Amino acid sequence: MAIRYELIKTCKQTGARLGRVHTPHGSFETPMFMPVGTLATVKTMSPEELERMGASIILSNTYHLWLRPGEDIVEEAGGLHKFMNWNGSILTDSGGFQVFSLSDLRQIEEEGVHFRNHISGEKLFLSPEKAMHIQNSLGADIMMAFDECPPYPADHDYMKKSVERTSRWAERCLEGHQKPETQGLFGIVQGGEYEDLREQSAKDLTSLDFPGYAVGGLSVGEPKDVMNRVLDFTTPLLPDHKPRYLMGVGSPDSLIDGSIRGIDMFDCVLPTRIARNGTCMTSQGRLVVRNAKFARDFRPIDEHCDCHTCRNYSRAYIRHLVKANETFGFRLTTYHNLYFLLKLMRQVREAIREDRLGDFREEFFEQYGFNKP
Ligand code: PRF
Ligand code: ZN
Repeated sequence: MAIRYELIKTCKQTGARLGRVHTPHGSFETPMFMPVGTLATVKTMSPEELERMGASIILSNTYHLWLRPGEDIVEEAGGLHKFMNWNGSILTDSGGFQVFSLSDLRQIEEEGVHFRNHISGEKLFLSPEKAMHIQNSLGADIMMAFDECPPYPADHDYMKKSVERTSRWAERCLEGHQKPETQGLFGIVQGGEYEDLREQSAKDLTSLDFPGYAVGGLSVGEPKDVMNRVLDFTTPLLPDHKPRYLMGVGSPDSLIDGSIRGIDMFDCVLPTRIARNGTCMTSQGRLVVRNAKFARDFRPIDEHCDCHTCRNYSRAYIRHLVKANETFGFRLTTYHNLYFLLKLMRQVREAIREDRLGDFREEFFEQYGFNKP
């Protein structure tokens, strides 16, 4: 078995889980945030910088690497770890979600999905078997099943058919997976906001015995309280002795609220994407460093942050770089945002260890200003 989950303890105040996931490229404590490196690079960051900020697992994308440079080239390089010089753990998403979010003109059939390449317009086809083949070539420690993530809102009738197809696809993924000894395959629970369909999906997938489970189909435009309610009834359906991954979620409040609902792993482009447009996450909320009021502000981005960016560079300097479109500015904001979320998860784990995640949530939300505009 490539993936092993160790439950260390649950928080008496909230029920959140402190755990450890073991992979062929080391282990990491959970709850954990995974920076996104879609094209075999976490945009603007070197692997050395990722290591220095405390990242232990990153996410990459089957869909993008299949289109370029092609999974055969990555395989020839010796796999994704060697290709990009990252020796920590890697998770690859299956391409299912990207097909649905990036391409138009898609056609879903039992066999798989027909769609057009979002760059060239070329006709393409992705199926459970193909997604497994590509992910086996990429060689990540964790691979994801090929699923359908319907848009929000989707009616119950459509969602039921989709969940059933995703379950059949999950079975085909397990059969197509060629390297279960070195790569762990996670199943993805779908079902939208419908409790009966989440139950059905979780039942189908847990009977297939994956080494880990993801909750998919959330953070697709639904209100936050809907996501929390879905998690409230979905995570209890998943086995205690396996990791649970909430896909595509990375706002600070959702990381805390997801942890409280028993989630162990998260990923999101949010910290890296907003960094490249000059927005920083701080303990006092978001800071838009382009803002004119920072022109002569020589304080760090976040006075409570001890990252490399905040220890060495000012808001005024970073504002200047970002406004001038200088690459270094985006590197500084990206480093800070990722450090901020990785540190937040460290704080969440410490709070679980000491049975005070509920108190930590209160303090954090107060500081972050979730009650302010
Ligand atoms: N499925 C897959 N990847 C995903 C999602 C999903 O539902 C989401 C949902 N937010 C993000 N990434 N395969
Ligand atoms: Zn910082």
